[in-house]
Amino acid sequence: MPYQYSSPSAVNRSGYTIINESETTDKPPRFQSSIVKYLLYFIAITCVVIVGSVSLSNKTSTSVESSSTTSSYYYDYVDDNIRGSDDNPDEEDNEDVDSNDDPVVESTIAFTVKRKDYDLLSFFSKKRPKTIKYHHLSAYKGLVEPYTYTELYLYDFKASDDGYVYEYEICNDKNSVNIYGDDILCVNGEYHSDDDIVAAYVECSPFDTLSITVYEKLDNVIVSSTTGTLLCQYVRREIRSLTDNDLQETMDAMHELWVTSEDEGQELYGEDYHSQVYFTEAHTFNAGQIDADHIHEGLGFLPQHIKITNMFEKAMQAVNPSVSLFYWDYTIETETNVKIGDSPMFTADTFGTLNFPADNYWGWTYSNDSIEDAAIPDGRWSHTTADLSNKYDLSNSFGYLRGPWNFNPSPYISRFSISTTALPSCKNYAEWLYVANYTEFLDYSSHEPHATTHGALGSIFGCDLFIPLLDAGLLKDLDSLHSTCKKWGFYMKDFYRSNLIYPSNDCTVTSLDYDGTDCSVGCPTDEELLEELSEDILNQVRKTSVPQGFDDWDSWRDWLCDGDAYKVFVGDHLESSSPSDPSFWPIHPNLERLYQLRLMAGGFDDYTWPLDAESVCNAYLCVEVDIAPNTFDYYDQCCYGHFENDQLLDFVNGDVNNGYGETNRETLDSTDPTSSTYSVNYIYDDLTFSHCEDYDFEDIAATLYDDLYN
Ligand SMILES: [Cu+2]
Repeated sequence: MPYQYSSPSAVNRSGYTIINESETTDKPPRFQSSIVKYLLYFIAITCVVIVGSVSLSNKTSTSVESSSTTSSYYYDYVDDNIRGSDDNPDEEDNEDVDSNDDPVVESTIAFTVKRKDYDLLSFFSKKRPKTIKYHHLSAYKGLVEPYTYTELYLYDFKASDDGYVYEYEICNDKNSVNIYGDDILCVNGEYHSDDDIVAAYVECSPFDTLSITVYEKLDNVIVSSTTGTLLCQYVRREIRSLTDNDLQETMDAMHELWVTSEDEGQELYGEDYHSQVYFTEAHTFNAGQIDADHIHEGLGFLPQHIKITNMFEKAMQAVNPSVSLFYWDYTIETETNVKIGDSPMFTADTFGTLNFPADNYWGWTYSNDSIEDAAIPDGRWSHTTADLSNKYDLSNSFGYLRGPWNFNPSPYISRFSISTTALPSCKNYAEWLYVANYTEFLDYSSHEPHATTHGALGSIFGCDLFIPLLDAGLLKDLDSLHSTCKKWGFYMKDFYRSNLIYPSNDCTVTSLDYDGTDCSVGCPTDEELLEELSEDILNQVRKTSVPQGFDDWDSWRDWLCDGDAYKVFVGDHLESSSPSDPSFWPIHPNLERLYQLRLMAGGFDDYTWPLDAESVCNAYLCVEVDIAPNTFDYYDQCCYGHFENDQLLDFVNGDVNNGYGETNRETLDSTDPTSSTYSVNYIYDDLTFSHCEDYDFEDIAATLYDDLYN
């Protein structure tokens, strides 16, 4: 089953009413008598202009076929749209339309629609992009966003000063009910000039089709009319593109997932509602298993994150059906030299401001900083606490739903943010766009275009605990100390996955400082395994970080098994519980956005998904978990989640032997913008990356397309 979108009836009505009281009151009045009204108009217009067939019904209202000539630019435009990918509107025609020439055909009204307070989507502009477009939209005059105000957009029009007014009526073709239980009929709006529009509030669900009729009136008499079909779909915008009001409404809807439990929310908002805990469990169950990471470090990364993100967005929409998940294009920060602490993502009104350590070079340390200061300091998520592990046998040593290798004792969602970490850049994205091999493209997504974003926010606590190792000659110099410390969280994960450390599960916390935690890392007792652990440390820490001639890996092992190693840990963004930090969610849509752009740019000449484990995930050799600790073995099939037809592990039932939801292939197909069966509930507003000074993404996309097809 490719995709389910929420139908209005799935939304709990009382829940919606409570949260969006203001919206229910400021809706424009509906013209329930519109049919009668337009019947009168119709009688009037037959005296004025020649019209084609007219049909009236109690649902679709007036449908007036214009008798215009088909050589009008606008019909060209529509035909062009339908033609598909290889042809585009003639640039010269576009120039014509921009000028103030008289309209070509008087009885044709050239129009589209747009969301109130937002720019017209480029996909419906006169000069729509050559390559960057969604094919499924070509059959429609415009796009309507669910439960928002829609305005008529006229490509050109006659002036209100001359007595002209445009009225329009939008009717939902699907005989459905809205969230209030009313039949969705028709709504009306008016267009006097581009700054004097009465917008229509449209209730629809993704993939509803709506018919629109536009009437041109001169001195209150209809002189012309035309009809078209609109598609209902959500639009994901960059956080900076939302109006203040919409941003706050979106944040409110998201925050609801943190404060309303699964059961309560399902009752209030319907079955698409899930609480934050549900999503953190989904991610942790898939990423925190001992055998391997089933959604990172392999080809499944991109589709698996699209799956989880889309479920999350639907839960937000169950709370408020007018919102969609915004994306964060962090390459804007990089391009404009904005530090992460100054990003609009991290303000008291969004995901909370970021705290930084006293010393950037050392990062967050026991001597300078407090673990508590890594909590979200303000805003909706102020001092949000970490989830406890209730559902699965999967927790860290302090009982939190965190990676078992990560000994973070903080009761709070922790950001050990570093202001100097470079976020992914336009260059990273441009280079990714050029990757021509499908497998490499999928693999690349998790690296340069993505990883440092989590790194900047999660980072690490406790690098000062490596100082005794430096003093004892276990590290070469300060730079080696820092490069080793930066990766310590990953090393711990690897030791854990190699079944060479056994985190205990009865650790205690009296205070969040150096002396306040009591815990231990269990290590093998078997000589052979201890030897194995030393070798593993060597492989991770590497000879380059230790003094020349160094081979005392047993001392390193002692520090790991009996020393302070466990007191060095990463923030939540950098481990399997990352979605518990709400700022996780707008990150991955930016990756999907570039994936869509790559497909618009012609896609790949070969979509074959490798069948061998070695080619689909890093951990193709992994530890067999069925056997007791202290003994281990390797087997070669722990890449589940990264093959073409893999699903998420069944986090709902906590069953690693079962899949949940769509396969990777189904997900990637559903978000293919060149396919007429595009079936995700949203499109992206803009895929041009126009802020990138040194890279013209439109141009790159067009060139890639030409290379493949011309
Ligand atoms: Cu993830």
